[in-house]
Amino acid sequence: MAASTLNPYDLYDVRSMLSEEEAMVQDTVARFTDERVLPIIGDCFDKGVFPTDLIPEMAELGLLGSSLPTDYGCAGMNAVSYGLICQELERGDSGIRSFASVQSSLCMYPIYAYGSEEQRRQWLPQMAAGKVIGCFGLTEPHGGSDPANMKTSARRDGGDWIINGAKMWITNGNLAHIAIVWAQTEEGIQGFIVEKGTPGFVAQEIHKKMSLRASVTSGLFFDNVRVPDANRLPNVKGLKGPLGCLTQARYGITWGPIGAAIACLHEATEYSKTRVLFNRPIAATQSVQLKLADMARRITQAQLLSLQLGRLKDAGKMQPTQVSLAKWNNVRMALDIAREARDILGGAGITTEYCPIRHALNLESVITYEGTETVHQLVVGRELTGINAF
Ligand code: TGC
Ligand code: FAD
Repeated sequence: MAASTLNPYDLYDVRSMLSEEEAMVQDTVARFTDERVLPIIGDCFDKGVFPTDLIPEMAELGLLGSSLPTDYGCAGMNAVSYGLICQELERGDSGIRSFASVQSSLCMYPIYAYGSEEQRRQWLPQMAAGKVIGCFGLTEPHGGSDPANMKTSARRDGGDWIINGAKMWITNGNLAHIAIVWAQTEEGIQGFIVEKGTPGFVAQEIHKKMSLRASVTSGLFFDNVRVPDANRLPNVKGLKGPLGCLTQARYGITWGPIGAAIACLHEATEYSKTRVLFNRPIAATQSVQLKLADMARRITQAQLLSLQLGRLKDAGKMQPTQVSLAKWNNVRMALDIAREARDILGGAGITTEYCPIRHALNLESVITYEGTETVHQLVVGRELTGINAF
């Protein structure tokens, strides 16, 4: 049989559709993941710690706020490059990609898109350099899927605002120097930059997580927290503010799980070629080949979906419903593949010596955050029928 020229992890040669610059970004981040993330990440997951040492290196590579303009110390890359960054980081671990998503799409983006020029100049260069870390507080303890029912409030008091309430499940919460906090005001939902150490503001880390263990997740609590009006994001009011940030982050999340799925397919393929049972490697059985082929089929679909989504985004034509469809499809794809890969590894698959169980556990968060699978299905259903079924 002639040797195949196909790349098993890119059967439709999506790579050939990338520009030279996009391919270079992918290679650079892939190298970072291979050399800096993969050797340590299993241990970080076991211990439940986020590897903060990697932050300056990610900043050095331009991975923080990568799509924002160079005027603010950012790399000014396009949307496809941002997607590839997410894919390669999540091939390492969803926690590393989460860190970059939150910093870039949920904290730097709103400061850029909704902030004053002073706020942009004050925060963006330091955030791109990894010297200031952000977190994004939208979800509240009583239910994250319905952020319109927000209880955290901000009321004017002279030239200041007084914030009261609580946010739950906040990535980077205890790492962050600033929190982008969304609160109800008399004029609708508004965003505030709340600095660590402001009296009445407390971040409390959430423990006992079985998912995203190499990521910091926290509750944020606000007890009469006073912030000046200069810390309010002046250029947006209403739910479209936070939802606009989510569209940016969800776009990146359509790419990230492709990386996790590729890591799982790779592990399952290699294992199945060396695991000999009933006198042949299990890779020589039809049922294992069928499973591997199905993984490759679903990865290929996801790669094509995200690339086209990225091209639409770069053309300024991407719609939130398209993001919902891809977030739903690609996270579901990766979660199913991680579980199937775990099964192919048998008992060995239950240990973090191999990546599938770590990815599967992480993807249980990814399928929930940034809009649950049901939320995205209902967004697509609403697009088709014109009926809001939430
Ligand atoms: P609706 O009331 O119709 O719309 C309100 C306003 O928002 C606009 N809009 C959007 N804008 C940008 N992007 C979107 N995706 C948007 N969706 C809606 C809309 O046009 C309207 O504007 P205006 O000018 O008319 O006021 O809102 P809806 O009915 O569409 O929303 C319902 C629903 C359920 C889809 C929404 O509430 C939702 O997405 N819920 C899920 C909440 C969620 O995803 N939370 C995520 C929290 S952050 C997080 O999980 C970070 S994890 C990060 C990590 O670690 O990687
Ligand atoms: P709920 O909204 O209570 O949903 C519970 C169940 O009800 C789900 O299965 C949901 O699909 C279902 N459901 C909801 N509405 C309907 C409906 N109309 N019809 C049928 N079923 C429905 N949030 C932030 O703001 N910032 C962060 O940085 C952040 N990071 C996170 C990190 C992790 C590790 C996790 C796990 C979460 C994070 N989140 C963050 C929160 C995340 O966005 C929420 O968990 C998510 O939006 C769901 O909210 P909930 O957990 O309150 O579930």
